[in-house]
Amino acid sequence: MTDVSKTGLSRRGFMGATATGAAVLGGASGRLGLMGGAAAITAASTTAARAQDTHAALPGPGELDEYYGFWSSGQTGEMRILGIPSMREFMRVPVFNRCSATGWGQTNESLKVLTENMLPATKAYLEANGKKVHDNGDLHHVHMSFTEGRYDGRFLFMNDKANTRVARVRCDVMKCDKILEIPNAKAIHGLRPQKWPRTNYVFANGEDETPMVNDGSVLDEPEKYVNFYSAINADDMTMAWQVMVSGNLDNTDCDYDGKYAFSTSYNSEMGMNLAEMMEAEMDHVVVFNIAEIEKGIEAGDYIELNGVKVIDGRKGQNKNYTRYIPIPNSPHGCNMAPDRKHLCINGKLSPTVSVIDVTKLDALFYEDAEPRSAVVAEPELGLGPLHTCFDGKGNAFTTLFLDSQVVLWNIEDAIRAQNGEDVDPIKAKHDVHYQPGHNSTPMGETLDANGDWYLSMNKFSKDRFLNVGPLKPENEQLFKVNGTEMELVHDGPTFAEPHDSIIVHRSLVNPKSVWDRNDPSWADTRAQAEADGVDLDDWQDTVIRDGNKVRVYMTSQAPQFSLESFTVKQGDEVTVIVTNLDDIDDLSHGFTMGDHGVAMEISPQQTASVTFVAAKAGVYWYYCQWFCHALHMEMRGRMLVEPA
Ligand code: RUQ
Ligand code: CUA
Repeated sequence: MTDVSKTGLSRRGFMGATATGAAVLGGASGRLGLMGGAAAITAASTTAARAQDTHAALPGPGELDEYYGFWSSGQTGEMRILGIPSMREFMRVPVFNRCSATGWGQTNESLKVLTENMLPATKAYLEANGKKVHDNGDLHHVHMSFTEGRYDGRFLFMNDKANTRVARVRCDVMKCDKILEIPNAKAIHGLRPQKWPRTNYVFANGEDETPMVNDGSVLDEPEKYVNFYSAINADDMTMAWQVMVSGNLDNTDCDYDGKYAFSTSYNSEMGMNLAEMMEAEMDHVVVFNIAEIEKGIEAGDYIELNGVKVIDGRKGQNKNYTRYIPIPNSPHGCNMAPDRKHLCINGKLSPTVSVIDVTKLDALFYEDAEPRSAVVAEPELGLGPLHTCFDGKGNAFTTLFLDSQVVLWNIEDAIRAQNGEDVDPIKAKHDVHYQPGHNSTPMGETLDANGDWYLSMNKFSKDRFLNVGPLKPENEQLFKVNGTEMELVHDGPTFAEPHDSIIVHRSLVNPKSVWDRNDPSWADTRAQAEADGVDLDDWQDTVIRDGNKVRVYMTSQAPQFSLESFTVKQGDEVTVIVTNLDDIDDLSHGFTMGDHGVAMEISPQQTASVTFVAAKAGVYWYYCQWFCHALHMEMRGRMLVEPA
């Protein structure tokens, strides 16, 4: 029982200290947890924990990571920040979700971001349901802005598949500053920033096809459905243009020359049910010719739909906007290699990855070359290839969903094999647990790619953790890579459902610790304060009455709010504006109005505001919910609501 090497416990590095009972045997594979008596458990867990925590390659307590990891969170709707290689989670940045801690989705500043680029039909829908914003999102892909093929540390962009939105997070404060609801398209899935010459555009895929004008005049006539590829101006987060395409769109990427962008399509059939979607043996990759699209827009060859200039790039157009390259059934991941030349299209239902040489794409547009002539290799790698990442040395790592493996292969060898040479492009396969989707390497989607670490984002954890009920966590595994060897250094659960991640060197990310007093995120509040004759930057204890609207200005300085109480009338619309005058690192306060469902973050030198109707007469305490001082509990005050 104490021989941990036979149970695999030391490799797993995890053992429940509270487990009791004599022996619980696992499945036939021996991978399931074995639990011994109390003494055995202590020995095993101590050994295992030490093996994991003191791995020479991992930062110890108090040591900083070499890389930031920016994570999606799937249906949780937020962005997460981790340290790599420690895999410690540092922060959750609310974007498409409602955040109880920070007030995202409730503060006036966040409501502005969430609503200012909302489509009128969505606004009306929400109003009809008594809401201002959607409370959910489905954030799959986070990517950083580029300058000349390298991360530039300015912004992070991300999609919301659930409610067809694209968001931007400012890297200087790690807060979302723009959310754009994309017109015409449905279900934004794949998303990539332009790599070259810089991120002028963010490319975003519409996954679900609908009638071109989706106002109810066309319903169950799928032959009239279309799909849209969107280019968003990254600097001001407005719509640049869209291209109407045939088939739906799954994932997207773009080249290192600023010439082409690409999208996979798993439903070129435009099928409405599973059988129809799987019908054709070949689906396709759409190639978008950016310069030709821009020229077409310039020349007026577009229709305007909901304020967006839309180019027709569907199949059968004899124009140079798009080309369709046939790819075996239902391709998924779309990954441009840092060799600047090869685009990897992951087969999903086909065991292959199709390698497209982007230098051969000009011929498709201008010499009428056969579309498949750009496919220079199609190695069979295993079952269920979903995504590929790179080591910057010509090798690729592809996740095999069905095989629960990663396959390490060489791109040039795959091309040589395609040309008849006797060479096996596959260098190694390693098991992961279980069923991986996305993967990443440090800086892997940039010209600075390296393969020192390999992260596998697995859709299932199966037997690896204590049972927590019918809903199980996913599992993420980090490997130290050495040639074709991979050593597991982290194996840990994650909550619904981080799809994707990027790993960015810490030298490129330099957030502030204290807000600038002139930050644009509270510009509206500042303008209102000026109109009210209040100096936002100074000690405030001003209550302004404006009909039944009451504006309560106060400041915070540990451990006090400048107002120990304020009085309003039942039914007043109350806006509380708090400026945190503390200007040192890590002195965040909060404002929670008890029994009113109101709470917000106020970090050093930040101004935040929240509006609610004081509909209940009586005495209500507000308090600071961020532990800030020995007298943090005393940091509170009263709202006195006079009965109407
Ligand atoms: S997709 S698991 Cu939403 Cu990124 Cu491939
Ligand atoms: Cu301020 Cu707690």
